[in-house]
Amino acid sequence: MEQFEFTEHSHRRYNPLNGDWVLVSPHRTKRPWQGKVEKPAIEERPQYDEKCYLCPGNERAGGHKNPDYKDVFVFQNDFSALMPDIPEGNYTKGELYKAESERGFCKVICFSPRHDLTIPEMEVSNIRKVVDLWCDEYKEIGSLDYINHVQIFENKGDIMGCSNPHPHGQIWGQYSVPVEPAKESKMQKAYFEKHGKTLLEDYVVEELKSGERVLVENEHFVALIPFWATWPFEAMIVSKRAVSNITQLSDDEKTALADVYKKLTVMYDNLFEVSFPYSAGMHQAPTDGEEHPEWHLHMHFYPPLLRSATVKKFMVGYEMMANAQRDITAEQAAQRLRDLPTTHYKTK
Ligand code: H2U
Ligand code: ZN
Repeated sequence: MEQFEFTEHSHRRYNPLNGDWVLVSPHRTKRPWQGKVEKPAIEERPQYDEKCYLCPGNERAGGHKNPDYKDVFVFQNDFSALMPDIPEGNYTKGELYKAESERGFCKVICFSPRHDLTIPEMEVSNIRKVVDLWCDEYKEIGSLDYINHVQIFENKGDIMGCSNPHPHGQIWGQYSVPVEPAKESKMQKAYFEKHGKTLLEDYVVEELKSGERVLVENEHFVALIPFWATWPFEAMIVSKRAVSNITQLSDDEKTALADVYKKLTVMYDNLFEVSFPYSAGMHQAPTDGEEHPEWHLHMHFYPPLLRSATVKKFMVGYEMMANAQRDITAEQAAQRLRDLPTTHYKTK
């Protein structure tokens, strides 16, 4: 029998960060594609849009007016999914019914006053202001006694459910540690107890050694396609030094994070020469007042696009019923992104 090859044969890969598996079917990349491939027209947006609820000076839902902000701006979400002032309570009925009240709150953050920009088109010095705001918010929200988890995230592109092209993200703080970070918490804790080092500290060393899945790095951060990626061009940004949360980053490290965030998203935009949609978010230690040496700060990027600006990967069927599946391997995806020009296509 021939030898097993990652590039030829179906296989399963393990995600040590959350314990999940992904099915990889590299031979399927050879199958013919007869679906539609279309390139959308380059979208031209004005620097200021009077109808945008995030632009400076404009009115939002509920009558709040945005200030004439000059760099970043944060406000309480007018349609928050979590509320601070709700009564404590729970419901149980036998073993099968369980519910409990959940306190928290939601904020929206504008990355720039410019309606027409996105992270890959912003200056690193301005992205750094976003990083600083994340840091302030993590500290402030996390210090509330009823907040044990702070989730910073960004939906980009309408196919990711983003409601507005104005560059923005969200922050939700809440009492419970939600499902995804809770899985990572458990896995990182077990690893740390066994090795006295964080899981991602060891992982980053290995990835930098092989370089196969590395997209870009600077002195303090690396962007890579994780070995266990599920979305076609899924990526992670990981700090080289083991820090459990954003407040522990040095000044240089915060700038390095902004730099890698830009470089990764420029690659993304250049892949199909379109503003590349994704959901991204930062995972870091719970804010429960405990030390969390097992936690290693990182960002996940989950982009849905597969073959072109319009052909997206759906996590349906087998993915819903069994586990995630991909065709193009993590290594092939990394190679494709690395081969792209490093300047944004719009500046050509
Ligand atoms: P998304 O584009 O990622 O969905 O985030 C936009 C958020 O902005 C969304 O959660 C809020 C929505 O509730 N929002 C306001 O807080 N005020 C508004 O005037 C419109 C939208
Ligand atoms: Zn706007």
